[in-house]
Amino acid sequence: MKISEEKIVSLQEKAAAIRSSVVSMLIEAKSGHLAGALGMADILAYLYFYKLKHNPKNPKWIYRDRLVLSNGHICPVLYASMAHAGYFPVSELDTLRKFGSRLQGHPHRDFLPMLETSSGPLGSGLSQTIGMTLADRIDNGKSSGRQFYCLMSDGELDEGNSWEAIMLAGKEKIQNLTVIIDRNNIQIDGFTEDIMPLNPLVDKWRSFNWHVQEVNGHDFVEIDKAVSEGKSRFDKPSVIIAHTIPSKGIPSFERKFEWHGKVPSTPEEIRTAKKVI
Ligand SMILES: Cc1ncc(C[n+]2csc(CCOP(=O)(O)OP(=O)(O)O)c2C)c(N)n1
Ligand SMILES: [Mg+2]
Repeated sequence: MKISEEKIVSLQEKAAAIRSSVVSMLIEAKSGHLAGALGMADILAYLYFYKLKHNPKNPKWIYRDRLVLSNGHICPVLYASMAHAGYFPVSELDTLRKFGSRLQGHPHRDFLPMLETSSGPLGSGLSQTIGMTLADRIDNGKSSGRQFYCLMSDGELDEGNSWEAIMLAGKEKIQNLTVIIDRNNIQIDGFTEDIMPLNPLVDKWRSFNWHVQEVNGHDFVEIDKAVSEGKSRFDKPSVIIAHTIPSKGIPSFERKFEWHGKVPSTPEEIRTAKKVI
C-alpha cells in the first residue's frame, strides 16, 4: 500500500525533530559526527515511525524487526530517533558522550541494551546482521516474518570485510535482509570518488547477486517503494543506495566533507546550526 500524504507530513515533522535533537546533542557534547547524522534523519524517521515492526515499551519483543547501524559514528541520529520513538526519555539525549552516559560516542549495547549491536569499527555491521539472519533461519525457517535492516555508509565500503559479507548474503539468497547505504559521497577527509572510487556502485552490488535500487534518501515515497519492492523479492537480498545530502537541513553546511566529524562551535556556527530544518 502506498504511503499516505498524511503519513508523509508526520514523517517530515519527526525527521525535523530528530535533526533538531541531533544538533542540540552535538552542541552540548562539543563533539560528534554531524553530516551523516543529519543526512540519514529521514531514513531513520521512516524506519522508526513507519516501517519497523517494533515495540519501544518491550525492546526485546521476540518478533521485532532488527535494525543494525553499521556506521556507528552517526549514532546521534539513532539515539534521537529511539528517544523520540519512546525507548528512553528525550531529555537523556543531552548526556551524549558524557562520562557515565548510556549514550556513548559510538553505540555500546552493554550500556544501552535496546541496541541490537555495538558499532563503530566500520565494515563489521553487515557481517553481524547476516549472522542474525542465518541464526533466524535456523531457528524459524526461511519465512520467519522478521526483517533485518542494516544501515551502512559509503565510506564504509572501503572496508574489505564489507565485500565478504556482500558476497555471502548473495550466495545465501537472504530474502529478509535490507541494506540501506548512506550514499552521501563524503568520508572523513574528502569525497569518496577522490579517495577510493566506489562507482559503478550499482553494478558492483548487482554482480554480487543483490537486488539493487537507488533512491533519493529524503523522499519518503521513493524510500517506501524501494523498501517494499526489496522485501517482495524472495530470491535475493536487497540493497537500497540512498542518495543523501550530508548535513541536510543546514544549507551552508550541506555537502561539505569538513562537517563529517565537526561540531558547530563558534557563536555564528551555533546560531546557523540551530536553525536546522
Ligand atoms: C575500521 C575503521 N576504520 C576507521 C574508522 C574511522 N572513521 C570513522 S568515520 C570514517 C569515515 C567513513 O566514511 P563515511 O561513513 O561515509 O562518513 P560520513 O558520510 O558519515 O561522513 C572513518 C574512516 C572507523 N570508525 N573504523
Ligand atoms: Mg559517507
